[in-house]
Amino acid sequence: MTSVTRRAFVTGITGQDGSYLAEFLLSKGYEVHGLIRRSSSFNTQRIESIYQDPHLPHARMKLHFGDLCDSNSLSDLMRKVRPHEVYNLGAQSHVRVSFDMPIYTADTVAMGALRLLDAVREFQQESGQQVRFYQASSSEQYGKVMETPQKETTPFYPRSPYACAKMMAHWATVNYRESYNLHASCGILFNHESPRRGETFVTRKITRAVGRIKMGLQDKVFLGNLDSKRDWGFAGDYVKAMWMMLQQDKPDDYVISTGKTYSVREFCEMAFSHAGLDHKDFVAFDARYLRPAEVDLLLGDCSKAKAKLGWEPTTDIKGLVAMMVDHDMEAARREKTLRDAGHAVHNRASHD
Ligand code: NAP
Ligand code: F7E
Repeated sequence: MTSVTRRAFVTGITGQDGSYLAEFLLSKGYEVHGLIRRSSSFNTQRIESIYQDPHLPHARMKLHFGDLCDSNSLSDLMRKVRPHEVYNLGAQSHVRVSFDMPIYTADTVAMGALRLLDAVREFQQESGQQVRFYQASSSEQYGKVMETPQKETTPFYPRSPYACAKMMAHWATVNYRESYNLHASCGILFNHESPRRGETFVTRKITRAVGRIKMGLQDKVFLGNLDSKRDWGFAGDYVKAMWMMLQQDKPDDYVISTGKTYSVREFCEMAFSHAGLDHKDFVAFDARYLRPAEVDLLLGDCSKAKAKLGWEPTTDIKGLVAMMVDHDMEAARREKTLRDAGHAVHNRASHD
């Protein structure tokens, strides 16, 4: 008997989580279909290493143009790809930026999830093929926290347009599960980071600055609130939890976290000291990075995921900091070599 190749459809495949998830699914034998946005410059750097020419007969990774703001592209792709699993990771995911672009954030995050859910519902109904759906919910939904640590039963209290939009996406997913017998699960993921983290999120901003300061490419790093606390894990661990949720007989919602929390200031201390530097010499304040409303403390309790999925984080904060700083030191070293080579060429040219 030949087994059917499982097909996964991933929105946000060019992002941090999408790239780790695509690698993980390929390693499990899936055919992976990713939604990408048309861009005037390349937006596929994070998936370059796993990109396969779609013309190759055995290519198991395929990219499709589309957008969460465009229902037609989503419905068409459901019919074309006929996925067994759909992972909705696409989003305008920056909390600070969501205050500048609340409507666009709601369109991609809230309406985008609803558009995709509806395309999945329609495809499942028409084809009779069951589709399992994962929604990227967020610890930001806990916002001004109602209890600590936060678990699946903790009431939400969003503090940004991003978190409000994630609330709608979360409840729309629950509603489609209850209304249409959709195998739809929400992963309430606490902050997770990696060397692939976007460069304007605080951890990566710090670790990049450490590398560049160490190499003499930058003098300081300007940050906002150093007192907020986050439960930071490793993205590579977290994408496995997404997949595990869709392998369960019944859909459900799960907190994914490490159960440890640290302030932004503590993250700075750890990252600079990993490079033999004192953060106090290099961190400066800039009010532009403050938010109109802040989330002061996040700390997750992932006992349900441990008990039901058998999921556990493998990377602690020390390991995460070391991984990110080491990566960014190497990147800064390369940047410096290129810059010095450029200067050498320039100086030679101006002497000729
Ligand atoms: P990310 O690196 O910012 O990636 C976001 C992805 O969404 C990118 O691939 C981006 O495409 C895509 N995207 C943005 N707008 C889109 C649109 N209108 N249509 C289609 N795709 C669009 O985010 P991440 O850190 O990987 O997070 C993945 C998901 O988990 C997001 O939904 C995020 O909100 C959520 N989440 C993240 C965390 C975390 O700590 N990382 C925690 C909880 C939940 P481009 O590359 O073209 O910009
Ligand atoms: O901020 C403070 C900032 O932008 C963390 C997204 O993936 O995780 C992420 O959202 C903290 C905040 O992440 C700067 O005020 C200080 O208190 O790295 P962040 P976030 O807002 O927690 C959640 C779970 C998601 O779902 C989101 O998609 O750091 N902070 N100074 C700063 N933050 C930034 N970005 N830049 C600063 O200069």
